[in-house]
Amino acid sequence: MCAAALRLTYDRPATDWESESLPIGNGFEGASVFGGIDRETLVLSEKTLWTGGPGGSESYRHGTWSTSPLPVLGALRDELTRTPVLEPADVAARLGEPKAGYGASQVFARVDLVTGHDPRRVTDYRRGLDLRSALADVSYRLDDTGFRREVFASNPARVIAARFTTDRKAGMHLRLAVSTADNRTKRLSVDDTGITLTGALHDNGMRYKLALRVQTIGGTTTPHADALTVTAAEEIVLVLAFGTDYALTFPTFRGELDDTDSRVHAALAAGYDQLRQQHLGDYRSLFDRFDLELEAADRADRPAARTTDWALAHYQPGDIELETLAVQYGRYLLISSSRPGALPAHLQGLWNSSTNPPWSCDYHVNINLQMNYWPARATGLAETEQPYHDFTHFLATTTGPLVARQLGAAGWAVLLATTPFGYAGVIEYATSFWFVEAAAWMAHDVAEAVRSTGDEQLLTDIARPVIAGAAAFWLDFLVADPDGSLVVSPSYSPEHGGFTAGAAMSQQIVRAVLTDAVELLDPSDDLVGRARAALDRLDPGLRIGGWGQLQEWKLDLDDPLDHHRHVSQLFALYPGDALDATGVPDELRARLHAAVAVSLDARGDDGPGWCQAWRAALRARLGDAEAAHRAVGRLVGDNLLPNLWGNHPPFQIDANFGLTAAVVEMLVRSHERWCGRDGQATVRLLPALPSAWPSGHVRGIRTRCGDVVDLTWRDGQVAAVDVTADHPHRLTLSGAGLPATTADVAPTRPFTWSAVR
Ligand code: FUC
Repeated sequence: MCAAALRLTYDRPATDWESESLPIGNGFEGASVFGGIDRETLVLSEKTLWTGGPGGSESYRHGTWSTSPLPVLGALRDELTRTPVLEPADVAARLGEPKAGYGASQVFARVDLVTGHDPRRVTDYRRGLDLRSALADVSYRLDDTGFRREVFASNPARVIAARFTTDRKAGMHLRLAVSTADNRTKRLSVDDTGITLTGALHDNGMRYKLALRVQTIGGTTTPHADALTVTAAEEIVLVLAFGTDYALTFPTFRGELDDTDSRVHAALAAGYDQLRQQHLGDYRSLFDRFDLELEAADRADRPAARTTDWALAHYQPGDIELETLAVQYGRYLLISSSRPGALPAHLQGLWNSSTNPPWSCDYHVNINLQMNYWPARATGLAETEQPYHDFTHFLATTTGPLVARQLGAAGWAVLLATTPFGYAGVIEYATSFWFVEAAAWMAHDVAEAVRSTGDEQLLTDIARPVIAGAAAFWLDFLVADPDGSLVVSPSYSPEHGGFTAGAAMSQQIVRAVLTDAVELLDPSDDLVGRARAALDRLDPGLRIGGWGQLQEWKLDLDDPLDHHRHVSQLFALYPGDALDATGVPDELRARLHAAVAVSLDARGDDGPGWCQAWRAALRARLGDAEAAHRAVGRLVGDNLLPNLWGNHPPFQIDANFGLTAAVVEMLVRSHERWCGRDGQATVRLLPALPSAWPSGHVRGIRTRCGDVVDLTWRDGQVAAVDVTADHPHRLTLSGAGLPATTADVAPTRPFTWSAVR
């Protein structure tokens, strides 16, 4: 068995931010570490520094329409009863509006730490990122002297800390400088303890502040106009804190300027060793909840000391070291980019080096934000999901209702994409702007978290309000199709096709949230009865078409030669569960599964990183292990950058998170016949185990019911399994090599089975 090293390692410094720098983060702030020899560069990122929003250069309406969309909406609905497919460009021209004040995530700053070391005199260079400790490190020898540095982002202290050490007394010099982009005012002050940078964005006046403080053992610290130099030191410690005056408060989105000074002072007072210990304790308490060890089928002769970029360049599916590393990297990135109290992870997690990043580093809510959180609970990281739920609640109670009201409905809605200012989504991109189901999908994700954790506070504080709002919207907004069924109209299958009534994904998502309303709202809430009645009439969005495919639209419009990246009609299989839910007869389920396979086969293998992750998870749910592993292989082989960031291209982090989630689906399945925590949990072990992973061990997969599974398998058969329950319930377990088992489990009564007695 391979005890996974879980380290990204390189023998050269990074020169390119996107593909080579190594990310660290505390959920709020982060840095990309370059590991240069003559200069270390840290590109600093933080999730709140955005242009746009209130106070921005463009007049801001919170992403709502400037004039009522209702007349156009009525006309479109009417037209759709006569002309079943409308052109996206026409609809967008009538129903869309140019983005106003959308803004973009802004790089925070850059720290340059100049050592003056001549790279030509350097040997034994190594830099890396250790996923078990969340420490980035660099080491090399300059002539006969060793130099080492370590950088990490502490969540408990909310700082970034670095330590430069050398084995030669008084051997270190460092010039420290901080710079930032030109689209803001800047005031730099330097004294012999450090550097402070403050200013405000020209665009919206958002204030920012960065405090960098230095502590040395030995040496002299000298301030200059734009830099600080340290000479002849034995050890140099840097502590950095930075933030803005952004606040998640509607409608101003401003509060106090971040108190960077007190964090930096507290961190320095604690001292580096204690800061590091505290960081390790905090990080490991999350990361260590899950482990994966795979044994390779091919036993390929791979060099022992290979670097990560070498391994990636020579990757062959079944390279278990790299595959395991990629799975755990998704968890590392989630812990690093999403912690309670912060904004959710955006399209690049929290890392951004630009003033104009791809898609603004926003929150696309037609799959990307949702995918970011697919691995959270299943791999023991429920806490990381909290920012997503909090943000959902914020939208549901601030800007979401504005859009819903404009659409003539109660509750809340958002369209394709949103921002830290809760942009409600009105834009004009013909091929994507209309995704009015986003709120329901986000609300459904909170419902799923409640079902799987039994968290009463989450239920009352967040789930009920967001589900009630999303359901109320749909109860008003659904229309009756000529056949009498209730449908979404107009409806647009994400980024694909024409406008119709009742696209499959629209119907499936609305069904999911109305079901959530029935199951999770207070039974006395009148929405429950209304939701139940609507469900009886709702078109389910599940149809098998003329060539055996699962239809993407209510009409049989699918083209077998179409290779579009989105496979939205398959929502009901993953991340949804309608195809495998209690009540779906086996024969129908088998036919629907076969239709999904036909659709997936037809769509082909092309697509960006996130799309490979989705395909891998879908194939896993179909039980097609080899196809799932091929999709994992495409993702790792073709859609990871040398620093293992997911590549759309460009860098987009959902692929990292989706990959982790998909691999969990291959190893443990727990959504089938699922009817809540009090019902019977059905867990299938190794439902899609590829031949490339014949033996292995996984610890800490959390099932949908809240059970924690530790599983060992040999030659494709379950060898041992332990299930720890967090509440009493009945568990039915199956898996190759395991006798069919039903057991009553409880926190004090785990289930244990081993092939060896
Ligand atoms: C969705 C996808 C694109 C991209 C964008 C950020 O709209 O269709 O491929 O991932 O989000």
